[in-house]
Amino acid sequence: MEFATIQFRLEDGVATLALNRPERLNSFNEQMHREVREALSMVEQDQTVRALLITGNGRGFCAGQDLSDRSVAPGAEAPDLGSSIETWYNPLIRTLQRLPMPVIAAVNGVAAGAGANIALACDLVIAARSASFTQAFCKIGLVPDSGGTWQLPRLVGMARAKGLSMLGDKLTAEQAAAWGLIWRCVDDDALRATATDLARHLATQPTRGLALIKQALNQSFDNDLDTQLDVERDLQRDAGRTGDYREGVAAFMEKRAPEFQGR
Ligand code: T3D
Repeated sequence: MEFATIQFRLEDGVATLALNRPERLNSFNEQMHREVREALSMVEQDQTVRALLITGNGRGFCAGQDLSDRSVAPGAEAPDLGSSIETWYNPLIRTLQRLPMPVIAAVNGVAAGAGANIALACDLVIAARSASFTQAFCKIGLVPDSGGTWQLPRLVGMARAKGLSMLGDKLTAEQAAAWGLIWRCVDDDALRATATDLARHLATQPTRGLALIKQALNQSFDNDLDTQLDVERDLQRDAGRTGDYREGVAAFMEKRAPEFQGR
């Protein structure tokens, strides 16, 4: 699995995808979009993958779109950014939401623009203390994309969502954790190990059950309580038919550690 703009490996049920354009703070050009898409397609099709870890190489996590790919010279035709969103960013966010396993973002440095919102689209976000999140879009006249306008009000409330989106200030990892934007902030030198341990742990858990939890929570903001109760009933029915549910109950009754197979 050789790529030019990402590093990708599979080990012990964990897929690790590292964005690898450090000289541009891992901002997205078209090649990186293509390679990320190919890697995520492998993850989606490979049933041995039970957790996905996304991080960045170098001092940044991801600075969103590579702005040097956008021609803004006087007289140049305006680019169709809607087409870029439709072709690349929206499918990426939809894939992260759909993947039937936990997706962890290990945010090693600045996460800006779409880079911030790609991190927020992951299921568990752990950030290094020196990392930061910025909705940089407003500084270049754009709108938060990659699900930012959906995630932010849900995660931190409308007042903070508007402040973050209209000011574009850097939010430190500590503040992001305090606001409930992310799961955890850890010391820089502990990030890789903490995120890897978490991914390895999740890869030993009931993957199908975790996928159903993800599905239920991702739907919950769009449903009223009645509808969500029905969703829970249906997903619990599916969960109850998995081998991992049988194993979990059997292990509990036999007072031993469960051995989940992920199905
Ligand atoms: O266009 C479409 O398809 C629509 C979709 C848009 C999605 C988006 O993501 S729009 C938002 C794009 N991103 C930004 O606006 C962020 C731009 N970057 C920054 O504001 C800052 O670089 C950071 C806040 C992320 C980090 O600041 P700092 O001071 O730590 O680093 P720096 O010196 O600004 O950047 C380091 C290098 O990376 C520098 O290159 P150099 O001077 O060393 O050769 C800088 O130009 C480069 N870089 C950083 N971000 C980008 C970038 N190069 C291209 N595109 C970038 N987004």
